Amino acid sequence: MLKTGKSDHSRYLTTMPFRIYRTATSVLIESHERPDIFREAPEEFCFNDLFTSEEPADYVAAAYEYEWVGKTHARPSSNLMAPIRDQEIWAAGVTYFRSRTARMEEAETAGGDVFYDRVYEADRPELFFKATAPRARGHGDTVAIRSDSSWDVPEPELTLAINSNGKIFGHTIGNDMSSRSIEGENPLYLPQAKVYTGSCSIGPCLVISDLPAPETKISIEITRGGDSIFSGETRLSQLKRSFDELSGFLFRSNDFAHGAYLMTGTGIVPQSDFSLKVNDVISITIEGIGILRNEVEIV
Ligand code: DO4
Ligand code: MG
Repeated sequence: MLKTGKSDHSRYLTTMPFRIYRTATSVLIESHERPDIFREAPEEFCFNDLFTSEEPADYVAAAYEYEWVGKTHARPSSNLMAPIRDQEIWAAGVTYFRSRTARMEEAETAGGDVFYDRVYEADRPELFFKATAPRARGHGDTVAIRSDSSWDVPEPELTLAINSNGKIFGHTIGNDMSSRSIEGENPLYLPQAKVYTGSCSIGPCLVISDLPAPETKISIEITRGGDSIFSGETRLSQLKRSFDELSGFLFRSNDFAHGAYLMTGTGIVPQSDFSLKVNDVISITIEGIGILRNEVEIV
């Protein structure tokens, strides 16, 4: 475990964003103070230690400075691993009005529409398990649609990094791939609509900083054969619940020994005649984080 000590690392806390990228061979850290300079983290760097650290920003600052001898790397680009080790990935649902409305429409025939309206208004949010770490895909990898689904969409979501004490210390981009045909058939099929091979990607990096401001834009573009076939955007100000509220419910009567990621719900749902196809390319951008891009495969 890296020692955070009593050096001047405290100058990095809260005001000092870092971005952590995980490549196939190393972990690279970019500091907001020196953008476009990527330092390799020491071998001891471990996402489990980061997520169990009381002051994760301090842990990253120590890794950034640790025995650094001037070796820097180019910006990591194409394929990146998800910034994760043993963290579970959970997701919140129906946290934006757009998600509530789209789901009420898709569940109407099954008589399930009322539940979405109720959960949007309720004190208790909808939270569901999304993926174990080995199931999480990174930037440049594929994400999947199910072979038994006929109506599929990506869900671009700000995703919180929460340490084992329940403290939100960072964030990334998440794609909560969803089968609308399976969920629409019956809300009790939600785990099958949401959890399957390739249904989750996070990245491109983990940002360690204060939470993004309400005006932060989330946008998505889907291309097919190089042509744009859908684009949409929303702002975090449209999120109905606070980040603390969502993480507080997640950690209520539940332990996360290695911390957790929590997707905060989607505010962008394509019109109902849209469905993903194999080889579509999904690019999700959140200001201050970057772009998470994945091509669609079928499983
Ligand atoms: O209620 C089902 C899931 C909702 C969801 O994933 C979202 O709103 O993002
Ligand atoms: Mg979602």
